[in-house]
Amino acid sequence: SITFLRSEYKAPAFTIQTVDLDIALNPSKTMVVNRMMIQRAAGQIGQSLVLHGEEQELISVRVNGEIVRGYELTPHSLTIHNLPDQFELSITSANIPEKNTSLMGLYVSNGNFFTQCEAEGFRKITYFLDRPDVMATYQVTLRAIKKDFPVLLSNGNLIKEEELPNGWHSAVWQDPFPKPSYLFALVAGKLQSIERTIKSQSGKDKLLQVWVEAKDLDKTEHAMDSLIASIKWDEQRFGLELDLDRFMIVAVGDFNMGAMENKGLNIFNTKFVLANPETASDVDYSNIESVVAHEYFHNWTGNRVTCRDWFQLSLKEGLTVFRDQEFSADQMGSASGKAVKRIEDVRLLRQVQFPEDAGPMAHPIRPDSYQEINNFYTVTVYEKGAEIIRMQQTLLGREGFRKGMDLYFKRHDGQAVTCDDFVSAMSDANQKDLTEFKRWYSQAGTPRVKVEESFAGNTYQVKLTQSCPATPGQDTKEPFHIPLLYKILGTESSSDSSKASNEQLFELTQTSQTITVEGLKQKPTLSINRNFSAPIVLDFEQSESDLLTLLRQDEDAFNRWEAAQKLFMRSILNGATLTSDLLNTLKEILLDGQLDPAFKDLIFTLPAESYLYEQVKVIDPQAIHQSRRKLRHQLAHHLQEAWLWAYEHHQTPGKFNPDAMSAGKRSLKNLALHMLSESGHAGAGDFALKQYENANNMTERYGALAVMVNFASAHAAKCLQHFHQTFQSDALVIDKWFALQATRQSDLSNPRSVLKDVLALRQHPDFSLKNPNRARSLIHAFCMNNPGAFHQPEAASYEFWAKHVIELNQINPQVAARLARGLDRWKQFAPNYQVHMKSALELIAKQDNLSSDVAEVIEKALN
Ligand code: HT7
Ligand code: ZN
Repeated sequence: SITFLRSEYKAPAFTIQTVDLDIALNPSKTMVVNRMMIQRAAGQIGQSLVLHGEEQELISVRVNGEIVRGYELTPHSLTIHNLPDQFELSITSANIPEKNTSLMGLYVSNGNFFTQCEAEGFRKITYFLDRPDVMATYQVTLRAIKKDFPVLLSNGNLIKEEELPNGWHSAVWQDPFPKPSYLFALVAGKLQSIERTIKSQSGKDKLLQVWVEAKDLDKTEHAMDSLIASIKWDEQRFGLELDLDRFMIVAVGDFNMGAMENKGLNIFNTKFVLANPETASDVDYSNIESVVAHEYFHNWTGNRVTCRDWFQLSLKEGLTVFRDQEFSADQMGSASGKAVKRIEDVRLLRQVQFPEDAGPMAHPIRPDSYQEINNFYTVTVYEKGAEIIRMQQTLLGREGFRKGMDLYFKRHDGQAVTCDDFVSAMSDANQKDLTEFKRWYSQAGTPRVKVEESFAGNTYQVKLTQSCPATPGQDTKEPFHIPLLYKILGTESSSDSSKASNEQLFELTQTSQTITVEGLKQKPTLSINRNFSAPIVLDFEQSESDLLTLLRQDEDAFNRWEAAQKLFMRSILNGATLTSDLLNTLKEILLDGQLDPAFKDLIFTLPAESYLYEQVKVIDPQAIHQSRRKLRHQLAHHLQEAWLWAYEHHQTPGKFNPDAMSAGKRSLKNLALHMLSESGHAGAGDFALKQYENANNMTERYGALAVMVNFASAHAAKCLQHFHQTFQSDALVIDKWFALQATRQSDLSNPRSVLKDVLALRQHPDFSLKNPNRARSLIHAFCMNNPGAFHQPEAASYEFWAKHVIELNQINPQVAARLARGLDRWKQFAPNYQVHMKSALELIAKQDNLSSDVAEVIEKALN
């Protein structure tokens, strides 16, 4: 397979000014006429035009109206020679949407047409320079049989609709903004919408629509509210206004990712649009809010200013994740809510991105090479990318960051640019040298900072030493520019109290540097990397007593939470039992009526197994799993009364409200129910059944069902069946039904029981590998989100994994490649796991017809 290199970027030899598409939609054969005005770029004399194109039947090529026959056609390209400097190229081709199971390009889902063009899907619709630095204005004529496809949508503004002979009709859409092909979209079929008209900052009317199948119209309000909130937020925080008169969101049930920011016509996985209290959990509500915001924010960070090439993906994704994180934090409505959001974001980063950065697929946020670009829509590019943006804000301050954003848009609106251009705007707007900071863009791996404290003769010193493990292709690293927010607690006895009592920013730029504070009477407590100011691992052997001080007193909620996590981690990894000091502190926290319930819930959420794996040299997954369960049992048992109090005092009576406070109460209540069951409380079974039966929302219903299933309650089977029957016509809820069973905890006495259930569910009539959400709800959920059940020192579950990677490879390479990442860290596992993992990887590797997506992942894992 081919490896693409960032260093080999070449500007295109031709530019395309306008695209006029005429598309006659038919599931079994769609005809596309693509008329383009093309110009040779300066200095490109004699170059032939090489267009991308895949999986189409080429019907004709015309240059300035004249048929051309002397072209060269391969499965991936169309080359035309001897072209003038400026010409009209018209290409007619056909494709078969109903046969397209990859869900890239034009495809059919539940009888309707949808497109997905990012990153390289447009080339499956027509022949084109399918690269983000070729920007054109589009006019699109859609034609289809009216009774089957009454709604015809594309980017921009609707300028004409017409009735045609034989029951056909057409619609013409014009997008005034030049855009790269990856932002093209069309939707056609039986859909209905809710609409709102709002006034933007400058007083213009904007039409907002959410399009869904008729049966889902009652689940669109939250997405619409989220869209309006996002529009307002971007005006206020960044002065960015919606630039089109009309903005549409469309929901589709078959989709590879979360959503897509096509200009003016965002297409969403139903999972991130549809919600009502009965069918969607609080997590769903909050995900919808952030994904709607994310796609909307792309309109500026991604669409108006786009990427020069796909190596620059984090330019738009890291920045847009940062923006959606900031938006969601602001929507939480309180300081503790913001901290909760920050903790959730960091948990995700450490659970998923840290392992990626330590594994065979590790890459810088701006990769240097790829075989398949679809494999680089990663937590590194997205979530670590967002952290790199956040650090720039920390270094420059909020105002400085805003100045940098303003300059970025001033310089680059309408352009396709690089990560370097972004950092230059930040740097120039603030006269701050970010040369060394840019290593975050080029070096992979999670930096580690070792913290060594000393206290002698009234002087407190903190020595900070940074290092970064080798990653594929990068054996050694230059020091990173690491912004560390810190505060020194317990300086009341200081002779000069103003000295060290505020939060400060320390810029660690060398391998080793020291912070010195003088005039202290006793050793203080250090709170460092506050609010997780840098995405690093801190190697800091802080004493239990200092950690307890932080857990009790640090007003930085992140570090309060972090102190508990560290203590839990020590208990899990060293097998130490919890001290009574710690248990008492935890009990006080749980019973504290002033504390945000969502924060308490996070305090008691133990470090994820995947994060714990990163803390050891050799992973023994069953030892970690059991030790983690033992810790949870201790917390359940010792705090049983407090859990009972928590269960009884976090009701949310009345009409369902998805706001952060109510959601926090429900999550703590569900955790309490879990802990009561874990502790063996006699009433727990009844509580669960009653909660299940009386719930007026999905969070409580699902929480109760999960407890019944996880603790093998006598009611579990009956309630599972009831749940299935109640929601059988709602695909997203049936996904939950599968996922709940696939992620249930394993019976310690019967470790294979979950796999057995999963094998049975695999045969369930509602199961299908063709629908990505459904495949993920069972297969990915078991293989990637249930480590305690999945990792056994035997072949069975690894063979199950391999078999599904192979099967999915034929249907949908992207979904297969995600699953293929499941054994990334196999070399770290104990030998009795490794052997079986290796065989499973090799089984995949030896298949012929592996997609480039799966091949790259498996090859790198085995390498
Ligand atoms: N920019 C979008 C990426 C995306 C995508 C990429 C590859 C294959 C399918 C896809 N669907 C969406 C999503 C986003 O970051 O907003
Ligand atoms: Zn994005």
